[in-house]
Amino acid sequence: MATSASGTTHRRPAVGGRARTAIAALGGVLATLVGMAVGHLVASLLDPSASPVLAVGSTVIDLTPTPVKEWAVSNFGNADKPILIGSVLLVTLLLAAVAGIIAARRFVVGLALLLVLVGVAGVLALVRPTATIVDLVPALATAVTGAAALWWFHRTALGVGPGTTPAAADAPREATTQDTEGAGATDHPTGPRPTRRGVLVAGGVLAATAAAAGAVGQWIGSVKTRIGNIVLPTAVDSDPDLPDGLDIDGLSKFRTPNEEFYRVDVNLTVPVVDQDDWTLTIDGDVENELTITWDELLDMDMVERDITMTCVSNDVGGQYVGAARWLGVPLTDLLERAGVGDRADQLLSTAVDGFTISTPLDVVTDGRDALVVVGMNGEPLPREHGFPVRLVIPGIYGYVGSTKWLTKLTLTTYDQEVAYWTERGWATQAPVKISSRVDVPKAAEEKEPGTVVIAGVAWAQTRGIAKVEVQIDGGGWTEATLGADAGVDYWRQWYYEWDATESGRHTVTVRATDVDGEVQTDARMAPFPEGSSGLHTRAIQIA
Ligand SMILES: Nc1nc2c(c(=O)[nH]1)N[C@H]1C(S)=C(S)[C@@H](COP(=O)(O)O)O[C@H]1N2
Ligand SMILES: [Mo]
Repeated sequence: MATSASGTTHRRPAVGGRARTAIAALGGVLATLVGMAVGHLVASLLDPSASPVLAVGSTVIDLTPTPVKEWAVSNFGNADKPILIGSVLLVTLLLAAVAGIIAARRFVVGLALLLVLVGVAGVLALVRPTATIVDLVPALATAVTGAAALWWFHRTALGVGPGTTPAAADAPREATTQDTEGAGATDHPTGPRPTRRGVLVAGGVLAATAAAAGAVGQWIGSVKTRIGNIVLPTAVDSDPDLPDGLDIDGLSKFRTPNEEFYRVDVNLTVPVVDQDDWTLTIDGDVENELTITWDELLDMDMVERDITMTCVSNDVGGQYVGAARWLGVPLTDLLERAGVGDRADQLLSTAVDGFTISTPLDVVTDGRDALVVVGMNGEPLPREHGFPVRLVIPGIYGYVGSTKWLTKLTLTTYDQEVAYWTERGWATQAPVKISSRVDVPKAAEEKEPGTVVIAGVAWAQTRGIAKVEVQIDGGGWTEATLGADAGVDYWRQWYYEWDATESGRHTVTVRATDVDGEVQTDARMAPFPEGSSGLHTRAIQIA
């Protein structure tokens, strides 16, 4: 390729081959990273969820069809959010690379592509239910810095862009007389040859800027989201102190520490609510619509209850279950204040971000401990778990009762209102199914012959667990020993000492029976649309 048709050799190889394209792509990527990092930083000051990448990610979450969501949740578990953000980033950066390459040929066109990308993010930030016009600012910051960075990189590293000669920028063939770098005979538009130094300087500066802006944004975000000093009231009525749980290595702790409690929600950024700005409105079919503040809520009588919470997306043997002590006001006390009318059959709860959950009204009022919660395991609710106020309703899956970042309760009917997940095909009635799980031995763990401890947890909220049985290699069912009982809404630990004599691969299966005598079914069902069923089996390797 170094020889032209006339047979003369260029003084130097044509610029603009692979190296030039790669550098141009790098410029697009770096400029976009700088723009996004600055947008993130600006968003951390104004409204974290308006950060361009997150705005795109949130929209992807809402538009993703339910089966795909299900698949992601069951395959990625709690990593689903990082994976989603990663995918959005990857696609964005690929497009950014294309924009960079185009910009090296026709700067304005490449720049336009970059701005279209930012524009999409800006629009998505604006159409979220809680968005205000201020949420456009992070996208604007991204657009301005991204454009400036692209221009500067392409000028410094490639010698193209506005402010360089048209020859360099658009490189029509006839302009090559100005191009002393001798690229005139090449079949692609050219600018001056990129110098190693220019590329290094431009690349280094942009990468450092992106890293710094991103880090500062993260830091501001973490400082702003720290929960200040809050003194929670003492409960007027508490469950007895939690009995000691079984302490077996690898077995779920009897009480799940807040940091280890599973998290499931549609939010890419945790809503940040100041308790002093928070209010709870009760409206709809009520005698007196009312709005109460944080201080008014804290003045009400609180109770403390041990309740196990489960996500409907928890597959057999899954990790979306946790047990905690919750401090809150009985939901019925608040509903009594408002005076519920006789038309309502649904309690629609709304979160600060507009997310909705519908709960059958008869479930709320059947005497179970439905709570408007402010405390979790003796601390204010962590932001991830709904600070300042959430619902916890035992015996139904989280998506029909455990609204986090709660701000409104509406007494309505199923004819009138459809909540977020119901709209996506999930069941309206969703009692938690009797479930049990093997925690130890861990999957694929090898054990020595002799006594092998098999242990796990079982739950059947509102009914309680009466019995857990294990089955080895498809044989008969043997009763396991149950751990302490902390009430019908709480899970129970269990263990079984198996005398393993034969080496090789064995299987253990577990099933639970609730206090009413109902035995956990072995009929396998997927989580959609009303919760998984079937028995958990684990393979055990005996050496
Ligand atoms: N505002 C809000 N509340 C929500 C959700 C949500 O996406 N947004 N997800 C629900 C679901 S599906 C579950 S299982 C529980 C999980 O609560 P946790 O994250 O505290 O474990 O919260 C529920 N409350
Ligand atoms: Mo859930």
